[in-house]
This record gives sequence, C-alpha cells and structure tokens, in this order.
Amino acid sequence: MTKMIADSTIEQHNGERLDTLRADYTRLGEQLARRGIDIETVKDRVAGYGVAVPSWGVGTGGTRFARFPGQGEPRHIFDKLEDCSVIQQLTRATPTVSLHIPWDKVSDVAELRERGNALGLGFDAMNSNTFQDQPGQPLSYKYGSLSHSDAATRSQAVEHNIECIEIGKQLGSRALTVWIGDGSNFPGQSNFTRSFERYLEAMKQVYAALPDDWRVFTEHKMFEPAFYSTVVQDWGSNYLIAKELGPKAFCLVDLGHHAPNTNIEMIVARLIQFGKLGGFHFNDSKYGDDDLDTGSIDPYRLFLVFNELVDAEVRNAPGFEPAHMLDQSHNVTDPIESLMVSAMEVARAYAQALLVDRKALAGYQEANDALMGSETLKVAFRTDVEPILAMARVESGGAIAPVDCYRTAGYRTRVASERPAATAGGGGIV
Ligand code: LRH
Ligand code: MN
Ligand code: MN
Repeated sequence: MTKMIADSTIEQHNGERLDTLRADYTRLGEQLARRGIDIETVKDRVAGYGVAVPSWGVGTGGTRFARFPGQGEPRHIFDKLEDCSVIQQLTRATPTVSLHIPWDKVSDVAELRERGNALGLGFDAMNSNTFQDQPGQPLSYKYGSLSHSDAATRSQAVEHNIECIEIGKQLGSRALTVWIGDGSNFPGQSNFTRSFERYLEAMKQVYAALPDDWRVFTEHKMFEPAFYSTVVQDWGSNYLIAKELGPKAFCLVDLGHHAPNTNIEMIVARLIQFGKLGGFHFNDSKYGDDDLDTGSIDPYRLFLVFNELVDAEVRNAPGFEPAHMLDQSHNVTDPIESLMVSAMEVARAYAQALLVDRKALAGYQEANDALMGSETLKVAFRTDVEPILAMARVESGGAIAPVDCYRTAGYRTRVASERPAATAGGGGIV
C-alpha cells in the first residue's frame, strides 16, 4: 500500500503520547463503568465508523466570491486522492472518497480505481453536476437542468447523470447523489408544478439507469443559486421525490441546506421513520449554506442528529443504512486539517450519542419529565470522549493527534514543491 506519511513519523508521534492516552482512557473507562457503559464496546463501534471525504473539499477556496489558493493545491484527481489518503491514514475515519463529475476529470477509470486501492481508499457516492456549464457543453443550464423547459436540455442533464453512474460502476461506487440548482429568481418566472413534473420525469430516467444494488440520493437545498424558488427546496419535496421514484431512491440531508433554526434532527427522525433517509453531507453553518467545518458552530446540533441515528441503530429501524459524507469547502485553513477535524467531530458526535442512557431517556419521556430528558442527553454530550477516539485511531494505525502529526510530517510543504501554485480565480456556487 502506498503511504503518504511515513509509518515511522506516526509511530514516533504516538510513542510520545501513548502513556498519557492510556491513563486518560483508563480513567474514562472507570467513569463510564460507573454509568454501566463498557468503554471497549463504544471504542469498537467508533473504530467501525467511517465518513466519506468529498474530493472537492481538499482544494481551498470554494466560496462564492473569490478563490485564495493555498500552497500545494491538488492539480487533479490523483493529487486529490493522495490528500484524501493522508486524512484516512491519520484519522482512520475516512475510508472512502466521494467524487464530483466533471470537477474530477476521469479519463482512465481503471487507473483511478487502482490508485484508490493502492492508497487504501474506496469510492462512495458519485455526485453529478448540472448546476454549472462546462466548456464546450452544447446546451446551457442557465435556466435549469433536470427541470428545464427545454426537453433537449433535460436530456443532456439526464445523460450526464447516467455517465456518472457508469463511471461509478467501474469504481465500485454504489450510489449517485443528485443536487440541482434549478429554480427561479422572480415570481412568475416558472410554474412550480410544471417544473417539478419535468424534474420527476427526468429523474425517473436517471432512476431507470441505476444498477440493482445502487441507490440514488436526492439532495434538497432551500435556496441558492435561485433566490425566489428552488425546485428541490426542502425535505417535503425531497420525500415526495423519493416516494415517486421508488425503493432505490432516498433523501440526502446536507446540514447547511435549511433555514436557520430548522430542527434538522427532527427531519432526520421523520425520514428514518418512513424509510427514506439516504445519507448526509455534514458541515456547519451560521447563516446559510456556509460549508464550514463540521461541528465548528453548533456541535450540540450534530450530537442531536447522531442521537437520532443511534436511536434508529439500536432499534434496528428497517432499511436504515445512511451514507455519511462531509461537504465543506472554504478559504482560511489547510483543507486536509479541516477535513481531519470534521471527520473527528462526526466520530465524536457518534461516540457521545452511543453514551446516551436510552432506557432512562425513554422512562423520562413516558413520565413527561422534560428536565431529566434533556439532562440525560446533556450528560452524554458533556462527556469528553477524546480518549476513545484517539485509542480507536492508534489501534488501527492512525495518529493520536492527527493535526499535530500532519504538521510534523511536513506534508503540505513537500507537496507544495511538487505541485505548481494554482492561480486565484472567481468563486463558484459550491
Ligand atoms: C450544493 C452542494 C451539493 C453540491 C456540493 C458541491 O450546495 O451542497 O452537495 O454537490 O454543494
Ligand atoms: Mn451538499
Ligand atoms: Mn451545499
């Protein structure tokens, strides 16, 4: 296997920290035992947890207004895979990559698959892109794609999605995520019903091209780039789509795609209850689709989402198999560091949710004891589970403190000397 960070660097890093970690882990184990929780069981479940890295997240500068390229930015999909493998090597929490076509230019699929294998990475959901025009594209998406008023433009968008499935099939992916920017900026610009009918008709063609063991995830987003109406704007429309399309269609919840204060964990619960939760794009936000690092603004909300997921997991909710992916991109950090931190934040939320005393919680809910219901969640959320996460990482070859280890390894400086500086440019809607 090709390793971007030398094993010796990780071993030395861990060696310097292992005694302290063992002491912290033992102490936490004792505390949890008093609460009737076996720390080893929690650690094993955390060790088995994985979240996919978005290929578009390893480049810097995906804001709407400007790009400020960082040092050693990936030049192409192979560089991106190497960056993703660093994230996986150090955190052991990101075994797969989610590609975005045609941002990821794939000319030789077999070579890409091989490279992924060599780096120890698999391929998660494929993402299509009909929210931008590409150079040389015959028909424009300026006025929409899968819901466009023009049948030929809709067909072009359908064909693109089918092409993404074809590439994904060869890579070992088993899902397609479809997000469209279709919508309108003026009342009267488009007919809500006709647009949605056209979208559904087009998506039925995409659905028909899915292999038997594939799923399609449709992703809703309240607004942007359209500012008056959006065709797939919320989980209600998304649920209708998944219902209309059939059993292989599910809803994807991107945490940044809701109005501020929306109760996202409740949306998650509803989708689970009706068997239509497909997966997540984890990120965080303060205002809109900010694509900030996961858990950087509201870690409690992330925990509450995971609380619903663990609730479904422990009661074996039928058809419950959500895909977990990150979706973030911004300007001010090294993206490898940000993605590592985000991956650890989702694993942390999972670990904390595993600590919830569900029996006690159910009792308080039955008894209408609101305060103790809330406290039961808070006790789990307040627990510092870092020793569990770190121990799970060390035991699978990762680093105790991935960001420190990454900095010591000097990876960014090394690739900066191999990869020519990217030029600054305009932003895009991502
Ligand atoms: C849209 C979105 C969607 C895209 C990605 C780049 O805002 O969340 O998932 O594919 O950003
Ligand atoms: Mn997204
Ligand atoms: Mn988004």
